[in-house]
Amino acid sequence: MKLLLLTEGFDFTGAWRQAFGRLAPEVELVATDSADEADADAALIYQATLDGRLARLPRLKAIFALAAGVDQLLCDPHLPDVPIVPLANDELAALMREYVIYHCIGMHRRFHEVAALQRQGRWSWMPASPSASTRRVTVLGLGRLGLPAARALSALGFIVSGWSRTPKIAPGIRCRFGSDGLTELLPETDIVVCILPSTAETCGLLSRDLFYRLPRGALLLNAGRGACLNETDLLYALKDGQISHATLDVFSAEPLASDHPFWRHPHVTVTPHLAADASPDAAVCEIATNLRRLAQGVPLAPIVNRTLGY
Ligand code: NDP
Ligand code: OXD
Repeated sequence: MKLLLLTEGFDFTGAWRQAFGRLAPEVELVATDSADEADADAALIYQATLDGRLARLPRLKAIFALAAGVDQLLCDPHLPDVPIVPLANDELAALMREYVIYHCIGMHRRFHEVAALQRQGRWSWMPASPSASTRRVTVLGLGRLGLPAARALSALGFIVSGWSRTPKIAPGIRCRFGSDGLTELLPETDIVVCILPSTAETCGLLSRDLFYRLPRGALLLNAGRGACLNETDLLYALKDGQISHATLDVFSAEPLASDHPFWRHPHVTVTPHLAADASPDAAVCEIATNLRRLAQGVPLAPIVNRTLGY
């Protein structure tokens, strides 16, 4: 199997190549613009600008994203009609779970305020927070990453709801779907955790309209995609006190511009899109499994639904 690497801007040297050598020695890695490009059976893509390039590969049978989110990939109007496979492994779910737990507890216990006091050298006692069992968290997106995060929050004692496009059942989690489901959940949500993909439907969902349907002073965590958030609306809601703090891992433009108001905002925690990054070994195992399926003519999994956009 020949796997074309369209991974410009991604450090694909060292550990990644070694992982392929160790875990998938049968896979031949093909460099972009090399003589072998036209023979590629599959392509591995990291945020590349494709410009119809994949449509010119006559033997291409699958496209692998080096990410769980495929929004950027789907921007190419000339994508060939072959399965698109996102990254989806237990390690990613574990990392997202850790990120969500850390920041939900941090916001719930107001540790960002404690850190600010330390920076000012101020010993200032703060009244005790209520325990997690009084906090209502709603996880938007109950997929491969959202559901494990929701379960972990529930195990910590938070009162957890989850929202998805289609109906779900998850023990201990109040699951709702569709716009009526969201309308029901928002007034009963103290912390919104967004782990949604960027699609036509989720674009700008985290907006003034949504913020003002939450109880006053609600908290927000966005680890889905920057496009889900209207940044201007968030700045307004923060200034007004409707949202009391936001933790953001993803942004409409990345890297976040050095003069963006989020960087120095006292009620925003910025992390540089690191909530869940696959390690070479986990990603290569997963890709190799699907390449073997491809060689055997077995259906690949999971695959992206292009109409839905995730
Ligand atoms: P999945 O495809 O497994 O899950 C997506 C979830 O979103 C599903 O529950 C789906 O509902 C729900 N959803 C999609 N559209 C809507 C909608 N219109 N209304 C309500 N719910 C909707 O994706 P993953 O869990 O693997 O990943 C989610 C996203 O997380 C990725 O697309 C990516 O953008 C982001 N991500 C961010 C990372 C980071 O480091 N910050 C790392 C990895 C991913 P249903 O179940 O009904 O289909
Ligand atoms: C991803 C991401 O989609 O890193 O995997 O955001």
